[in-house]
Amino acid sequence: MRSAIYPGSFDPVTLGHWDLIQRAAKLVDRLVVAVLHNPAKSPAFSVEERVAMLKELTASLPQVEVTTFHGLLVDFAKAQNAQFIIRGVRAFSDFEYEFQMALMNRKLAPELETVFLMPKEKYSAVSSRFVREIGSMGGNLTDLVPEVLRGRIAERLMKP
Ligand code: COD
Repeated sequence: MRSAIYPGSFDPVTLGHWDLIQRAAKLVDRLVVAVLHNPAKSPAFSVEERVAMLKELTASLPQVEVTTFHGLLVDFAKAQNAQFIIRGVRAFSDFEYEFQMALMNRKLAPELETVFLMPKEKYSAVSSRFVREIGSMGGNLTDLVPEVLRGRIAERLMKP
């Protein structure tokens, strides 16, 4: 069975993430979307909120599971018997960070392969950071976050 982990902060999930989830789900038998649980950080959305939104979004994809992880990604991937780590690249600016992370993960676990996917061009400038900033100032989140979650995300960002 081909299994992959798509790890991230998903704070909150965007249309860029969703584009990647749908692409990755076509490549493997099992895709685990894994939300980093990092108590040292103060995210805009709690880990429970992020998991609930991702579960709702991916409910139509039976090969997708949503869960949390903490500690090293490679340890989590091994515990899940995954062979692949999915990451996204939007622009050259992502490349250096993603490249370094992939090489470091390969050093830690050579058997795990990082697979990079590109989103649709129209999502290449979409990021959780921009969604948080625009949403907290009452801006329009159309074309940035999945429609089914838009109201919830907008409301939450306006009333933290
Ligand atoms: N289009 C395409 N890809 C996108 C888009 C978009 N619009 N938006 C985001 N992505 C991609 C990102 O490039 C990334 O690959 C992925 O989706 C998730 O993005 P984020 O921003 O939600 O998540 P990150 O990048 O903050 O996640 C970082 C991790 C949690 C994966 C990382 O910190 C980690 O693995 N931590 C665990 C500790 C560990 O193992 N550290 C050692 C690492 S070498």
